[in-house]
Amino acid sequence: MLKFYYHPTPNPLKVALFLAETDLPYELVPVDTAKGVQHTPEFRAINPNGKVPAIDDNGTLVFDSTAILLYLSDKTGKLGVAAEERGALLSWLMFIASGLGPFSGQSVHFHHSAPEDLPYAKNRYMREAERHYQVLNDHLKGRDFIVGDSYSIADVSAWGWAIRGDRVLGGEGLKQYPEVARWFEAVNARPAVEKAQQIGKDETFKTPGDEASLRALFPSNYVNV
Ligand SMILES: N[C@@H](CCC(=O)N[C@@H](CS)C(=O)NCC(=O)O)C(=O)O
Repeated sequence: MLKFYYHPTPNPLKVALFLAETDLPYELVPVDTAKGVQHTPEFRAINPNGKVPAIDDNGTLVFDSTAILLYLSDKTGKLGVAAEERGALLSWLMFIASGLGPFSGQSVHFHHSAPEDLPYAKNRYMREAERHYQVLNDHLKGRDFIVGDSYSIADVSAWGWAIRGDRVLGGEGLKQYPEVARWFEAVNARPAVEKAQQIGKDETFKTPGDEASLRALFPSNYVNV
């Protein structure tokens, strides 16, 4: 059975939503990143990049949420798009994977977790997160879905970050991007979203905050240079 290496954070949540949408059977493997489980040799054998999500599909190892969404969509034939929309699908998936997601994550880091107050970094990452949300907002005008006329892994991928939109963007959160807010409300109302959010609820994940968890999550802060 497919093993799903999970922590309740944006990138694994995308895969959780795919699994909830498709009812694909899986075994949940919690990875407590605040405890540093992602750095163990056992987990590095699954994902050499030491991050979640990852899957083990009967010996086929796939890491990175976007790779997993593409792999599972291709394998199951679900939540993909028509051939003529494939270019658009890849473009929007990469826009989320390399832009909207990382800039959102770094903005949250510099606003809430960085050991020093760095106004330049806070401004740079917040402005780039906002710019990506504006690009998505402009694209969604007159559209119900990110690619074509149907719900696809592009929507699943963007949902994983949009669900944290208020924390990422601060202030009025997603409301500052009305087309994104409209799209998000529709996706977030899908029954699978509730199912996805229940995944791992029986597990106890450590709340980060103490030094051990900061060392696990931000090891580069502790490298002597
Ligand atoms: N590009 C990767 C990023 C994965 C990633 O950053 N995962 C975070 C959780 S959302 C993580 O594992 N954090 C723990 C750590 O960095 O040690 C993906 O899309 O899967």
